[in-house]
Amino acid sequence: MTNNNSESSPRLVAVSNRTAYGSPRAGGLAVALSDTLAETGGLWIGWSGKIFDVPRRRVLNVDEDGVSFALIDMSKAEYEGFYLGYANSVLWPVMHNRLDLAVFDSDYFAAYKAINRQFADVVAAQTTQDDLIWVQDYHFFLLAKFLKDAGCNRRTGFFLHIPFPAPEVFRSIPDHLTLAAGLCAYEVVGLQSSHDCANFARYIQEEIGAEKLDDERFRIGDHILTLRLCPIGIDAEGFSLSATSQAANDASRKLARFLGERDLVIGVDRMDYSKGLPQRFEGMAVLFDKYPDLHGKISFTQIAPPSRSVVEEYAQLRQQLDELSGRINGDYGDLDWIPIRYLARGYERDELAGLYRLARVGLVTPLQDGMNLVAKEYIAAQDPDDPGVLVLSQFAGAADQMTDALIINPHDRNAVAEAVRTALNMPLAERQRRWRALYDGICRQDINWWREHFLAAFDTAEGQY
Ligand code: GDG
Repeated sequence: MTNNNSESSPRLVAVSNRTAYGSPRAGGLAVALSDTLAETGGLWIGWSGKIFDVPRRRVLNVDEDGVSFALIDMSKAEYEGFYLGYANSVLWPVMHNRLDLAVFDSDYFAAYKAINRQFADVVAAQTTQDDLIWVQDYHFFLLAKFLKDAGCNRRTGFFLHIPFPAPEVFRSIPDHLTLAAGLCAYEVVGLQSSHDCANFARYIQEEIGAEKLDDERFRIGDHILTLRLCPIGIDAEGFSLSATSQAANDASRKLARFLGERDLVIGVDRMDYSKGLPQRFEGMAVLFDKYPDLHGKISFTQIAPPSRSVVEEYAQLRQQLDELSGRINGDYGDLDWIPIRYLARGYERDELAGLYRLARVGLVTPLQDGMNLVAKEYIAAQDPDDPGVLVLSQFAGAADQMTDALIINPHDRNAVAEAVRTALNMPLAERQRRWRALYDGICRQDINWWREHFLAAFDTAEGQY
């Protein structure tokens, strides 16, 4: 299925926890979904962002920029159990291989089920059999199952933005079988990397007796599931243009004043334990320790806007980073040189693009990451004549596609340090060659490719019936 011809395309209905309502055009996904939703006269269903003391079953239908939204409120208890609880304290840590941080509380799962059921009720009420329902991310594993259980016949697809872990890890969730039954009720499941697909395929074959029909299709009882490898992209050309915008130039000039002749090494990540920030800081400390000739010659700037800061682990991470950067600056800094600049705040998108472009090295070292869009944005923002070098974790989904980056193990502080040094010393011709291959790749498989590739899986799925 493609959406080039809106007359023959079904109406697309997106479901996600957060919608683009109130900040349209804010990011690649919002734009990619909004475009198709607008073309097909579609609907975006999600949380209103509002929390009330007592439950209220209000659904607000509003239009913005040619897209219709159905916005659902949550009560404080629902928000705590569903969002802070099950989504952020069970699924997020486990799917990122952090079982040690998971809090398995049965009340959380009850809230998760209740919200999935409530969203399914809204989908049932506001869609028809001709619509195509595209559910986003780990907040809604169970939505298609609840639709089916209620006898509501809809075509449903699901895209998981975060990793699918090894079956041994996923099995440790007490409710894993219910979650898997939920996922297997979708017609199409899209995952970010070949590794995720292999994990998911092995899990459903071992645990629920799925029968593999071909590379993408599995039979589960009388249902056929299409599992599609569908790495998310960015609007590469658009981001590239924004890197030379006025706002980008202003931000870049502001930082350049502090840099002087120094080379910039940049990291940009939501402040999250999956992003490997302490390990990255320690890698930079190893670099300063091993190579005194680099003292005063480079500046590492880490932008880390706080996210979900109400959860305990994030407060701890913040403290850990404060301490580490303080120690490293104390150990290696000088009167005229601050080795690590760590900014716990966000910047405008165009400003970020300008900072990426200024940086000689992009340091993207998550311990686990579904894709990692920063890696792609860094490449898109470079000057083709004098591009910087991407250092990328082998555990980011992006490493599957971006093989011309310097790929490292983020747990290995020496490897981080050596890769940064290699990047700083890389001759121009090699930088250009690597950048060209990476840039061509992110343009080929951009955000529109991602959307079309996911939706096209329904064509294959249709063929079987
Ligand atoms: C999930 C998965 C997957 C960061 N700081 C600022 C800012 N950002 C933007 C970046 C980038 C986005 O946030 C972060 O994207 P990531 O892909 O790195 O990570 P998650 O937020 O964890 O997203 C991930 C993604 O979904 C998509 O499927 O890649 O693996 O975890 O776009 O630029 N944006 C602005 N100011 C900041 O300070 N404006």
